[in-house]
Amino acid sequence: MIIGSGLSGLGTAIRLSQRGVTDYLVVERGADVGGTWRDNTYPGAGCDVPSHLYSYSFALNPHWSRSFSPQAEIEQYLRQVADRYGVRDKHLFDTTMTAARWIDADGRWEVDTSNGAFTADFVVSAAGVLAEPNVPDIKGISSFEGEIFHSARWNHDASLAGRKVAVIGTGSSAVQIVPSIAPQVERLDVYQRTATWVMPQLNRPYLAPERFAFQHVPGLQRMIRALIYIAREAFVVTQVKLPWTGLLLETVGRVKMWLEIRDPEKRRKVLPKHRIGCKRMLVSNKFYGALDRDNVDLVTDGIAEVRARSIVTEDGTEREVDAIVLATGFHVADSPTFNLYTGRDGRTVSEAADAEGYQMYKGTTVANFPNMFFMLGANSGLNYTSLIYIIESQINYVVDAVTTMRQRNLQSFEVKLDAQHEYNRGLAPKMARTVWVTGGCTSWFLDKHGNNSALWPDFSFRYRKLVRAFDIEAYETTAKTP
Ligand code: N01
Repeated sequence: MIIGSGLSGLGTAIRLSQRGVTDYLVVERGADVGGTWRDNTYPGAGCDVPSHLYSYSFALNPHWSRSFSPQAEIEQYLRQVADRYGVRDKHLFDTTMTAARWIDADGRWEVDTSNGAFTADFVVSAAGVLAEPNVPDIKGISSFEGEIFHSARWNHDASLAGRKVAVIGTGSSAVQIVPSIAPQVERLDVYQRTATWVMPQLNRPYLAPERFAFQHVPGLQRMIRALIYIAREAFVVTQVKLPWTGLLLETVGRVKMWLEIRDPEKRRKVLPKHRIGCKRMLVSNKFYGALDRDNVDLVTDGIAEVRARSIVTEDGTEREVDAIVLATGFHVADSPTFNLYTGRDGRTVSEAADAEGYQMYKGTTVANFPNMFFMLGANSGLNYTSLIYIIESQINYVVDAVTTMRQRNLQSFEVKLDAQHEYNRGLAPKMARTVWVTGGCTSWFLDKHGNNSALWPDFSFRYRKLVRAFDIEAYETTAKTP
């Protein structure tokens, strides 16, 4: 059973089918495939990873309209992929997984859903990393009488034109939202808790001859994809290997501020206090220009309280507002999904993570949770290139594991605790020198213990090598009973 049909779940379904494993079911709470690209429909939503790299390797798309794709095109691409590979009838849409328990005596999972209960030999949790909106617990927020919604649950019925609007947060979502709505609203207050570095983007429409060439010149798209991949890996040097080289990028960021913001006060406020890359770098050619508009205020005082029609900051200023957009990110290491899986010893993923930290083996399996894979699990995320590269690497591992288990007539596998600990001990020194932990910031990469349990601290091709094949010797296995 696969839980979720975003990029990870859909890709796993397709690859399983291609390897002849067809007795699977995908449970998806939404009405269609697409995951984060189906849910994030806010104005300006798009991908800040270049289009040619942001697709499955087995389903390149020569029809991208721009060098960086807008959300609607990626969503449409995923729907077309689901149709082309004929996996839609393997899905149960509008079905929420509500609990899953490992039944040791049977060597299987019992999975409860809003559409009935199932048993499964293997569970693939592909529920998404950026799937559960973080709605901040600000005093009085529930008493707000205007429109209020999270960036990932955009209310398209709410008209913001000519209204007083507040955007809380200045992460990757906010930098896309703010320039898109600033020209139409009467006033926009952008509440920034932490300033983050913003980099320029070479985003342009593809010309018809280029699209023709992507479609008809053999190997052209693959070559461009490979070049983008290599260029993006250079960020590993600035973030992981030699963080001081990030100073060059910071110079670019400073010049950009000077060129795009006239107001010296706003320029001062947007200057980050951490090293570049510590938080995910923002990419936008329009964000600073939007902040510089006369109808936009950048508020850096902390929010003390939300009232029925206003927001009050800690300096006592009250700003009237008709609508609030919460661009406040997601629950990652503390995802509520982790309360739903109960492992062999009766503890949920959250309870095990509370006790031992949020750790996995090779970012995808974890002791006490037999026959289970977490897509984009602990320390397998990336923040500089296409996550699809990691997703496809993990899919290879999952498919190899399932087919190996069947070939050897095995019922269950569980990673050995020693193997899991040794693996994580190996990550620790690499992580210790990254800018994510030394750069002087907090971010969603860090769990509540302050450990970076989100990102992979090395070149992405090293991760791919690590999960190329299912290493059964790292697992305890049991045979199928006749
Ligand atoms: O969320 P975020 P996001 N009071 O967590 C602030 C991906 N993505 O939705 O920095 C006030 O980055 C918080 O402040 P601080 C991408 O991986 C990709 O923007 O914690 N402010 C921050 O400014 C990205 O990293 C694309 O101090 C509060 C903001 O809210 C991830 O999604 C596009 C607050 C949250 O920023 C998440 O991005 C969009 C509070 N109580 C997103 N709580 C692509 O282009 C939080 N904040 C591929």
